[in-house]
Amino acid sequence: MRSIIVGTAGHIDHGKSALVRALTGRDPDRLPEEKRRGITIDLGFADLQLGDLRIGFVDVPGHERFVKNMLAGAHGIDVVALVIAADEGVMPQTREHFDICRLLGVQTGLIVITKTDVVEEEMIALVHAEAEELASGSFLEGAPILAVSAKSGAGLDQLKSTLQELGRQVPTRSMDSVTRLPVDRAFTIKGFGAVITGTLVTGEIVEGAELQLLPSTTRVRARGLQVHGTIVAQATAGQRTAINLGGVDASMIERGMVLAPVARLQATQIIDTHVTVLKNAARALRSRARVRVHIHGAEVLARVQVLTAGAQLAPGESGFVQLRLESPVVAVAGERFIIRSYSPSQTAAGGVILDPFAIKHRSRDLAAIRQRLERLKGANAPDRVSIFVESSADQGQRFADLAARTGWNDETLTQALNLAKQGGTVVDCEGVFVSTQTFQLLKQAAVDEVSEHHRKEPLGRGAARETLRERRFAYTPPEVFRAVLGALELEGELVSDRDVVRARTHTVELSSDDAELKDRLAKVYEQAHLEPPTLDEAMQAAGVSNAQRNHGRKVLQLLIDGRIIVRVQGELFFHRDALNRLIARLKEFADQHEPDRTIDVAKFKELAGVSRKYAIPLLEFLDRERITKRAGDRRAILK
Ligand SMILES: Nc1nc2c(ncn2[C@@H]2O[C@H](COP(=O)(O)OP(=O)(O)OP(=O)(O)O)[C@@H](O)[C@H]2O)c(=O)[nH]1
Ligand SMILES: [Mg+2]
Repeated sequence: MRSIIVGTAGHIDHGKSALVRALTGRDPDRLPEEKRRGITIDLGFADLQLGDLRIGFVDVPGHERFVKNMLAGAHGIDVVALVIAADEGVMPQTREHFDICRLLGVQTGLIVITKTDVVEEEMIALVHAEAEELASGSFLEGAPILAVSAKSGAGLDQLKSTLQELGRQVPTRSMDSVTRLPVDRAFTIKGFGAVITGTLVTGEIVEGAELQLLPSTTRVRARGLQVHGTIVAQATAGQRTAINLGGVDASMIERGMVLAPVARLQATQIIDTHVTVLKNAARALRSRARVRVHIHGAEVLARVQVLTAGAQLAPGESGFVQLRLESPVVAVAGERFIIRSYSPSQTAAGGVILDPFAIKHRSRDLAAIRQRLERLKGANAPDRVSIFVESSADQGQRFADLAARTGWNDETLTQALNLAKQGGTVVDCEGVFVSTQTFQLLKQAAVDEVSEHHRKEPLGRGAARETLRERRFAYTPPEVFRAVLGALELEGELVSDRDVVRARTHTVELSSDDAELKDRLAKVYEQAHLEPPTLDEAMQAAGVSNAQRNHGRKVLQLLIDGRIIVRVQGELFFHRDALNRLIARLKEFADQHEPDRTIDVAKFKELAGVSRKYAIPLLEFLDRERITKRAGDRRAILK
């Protein structure tokens, strides 16, 4: 069975609600005030089964003061039934509602001429011609135009079969996106608690599901579901859905909120869009104008920044516009919206969101910004992902960022990312995505920083990894930093050695003076055996003057890097050979003292031939090196 949503549209009093009632047997006007005044104020709902087609009607008010409610209803419909009364013909809200449907991208519809029982045949023909003219050049061009009477029932059977036919033409909803249900009503049912209704725009909701009520952070549970008044275990995209929510009070919920998976979508306040201004708009859309933006059921005030050269869009023109919203709304790329003037509220323009998480633009960057938006406008899924990744520069985009921007489900996003990776535009850095171009720049930055370091410190092993990160990657996610170094190692550019990064080609070339100094320092330590001098004494013994102390320390570092001199504690260094001889002697001692294999400090001093001053640091060093292991006040000598 297929479900589609049919929305009414048209001028006040033209018979929209009467038509829905004549078709479904149910009066969509439910509020006492609506009954009393004989007009529709808020959205009304009714449904109809036609063969294997289930139609959910959304009946909207025609009164110009309630266009806001009409907008909430028109969002998410599959088919519009544009209603024109035979005795009045096309009127202002006929045009405004029709414009809204066009701007919202409604693709399918029909025109219904009502109240045919109160006029002569020629009048119907006249209105028919008017309707054709209105539809010309739009999605309704060539659409069925039917003449009916809700009162006499004339033409209703034909209307039903036409709706069935249109139901077959409506494309199935895309399965690309995560669950989104903009709330259009919230109320309390005694004994049940909060209930909301809305059109499930994308995805699905199963009974028991945990969801988030955006833009708040409130988590709710779908305790029970109804579709067209029937209890169901699961609702799918395109269905009118009522949900009994646990975890929230109905008074906290308002129209415009969106039910979505927990922590998947995010509210936003700056969006980049492509906007079309209506031909019959009262004035141009100008930068700095304050407007009303309607996205699904939400209405927010916003400031306009027109991104085209003239900073304005005249009636009938289209162009890129940034909207800075005064309060947060949930929005994803590709979503449609309507712009109404602030005062008087009149529908002025509409558009589609290109980047829901935009940044403020400087006017001197506008040419580049327009170019980017032009690319986004025509982009397929992998291109769209690539462009988002590209503009995030060395910050990169995580899967979660892209999920919030696009609203896509895991499958769609993963596929788009894979295609982008295969296409060579995007690099995956442990789950943070950066553009190939950014990745190259970061690699170059790392190479530059390391060679700069080698130039300044020719005797050094290389740049400290942490310094490199702080200097060139301070604002880059650690995943990207690691991936950049990893790639450079793989390509043989850089070598990471513990916490130091050097160029593969880096070798320390010593002057003959330094080479001699290096030998002298080594000899000082070698001759000291296990009772080495302090650093000062060593430098003095090797003939390093106080002024050259820093340089001498660097040469000593070369001996340490080369594992000839070993740092045992602080500034206490030993020659490797002396340590090796000590270790050999210890092992020998242990072998002679099987199975005990332990030694105390006094015996160790004797064996090593050193005073306590050296014995304790040496024993602690041997413990660290796992040659010995502390056991009370003795040491076990390990095998
Ligand atoms: N004679 C006749 N009267 C009709 C017909 N359809 C509607 N009406 C009457 O026209 C008046 C307005 O009808 P509604 O259905 O409330 O009009 P609407 O378009 O829903 O009006 P709003 O929702 O306020 O925009 C009511 O008094 C209806 O009884 C029809 O086909 N023939
Ligand atoms: Mg009505």
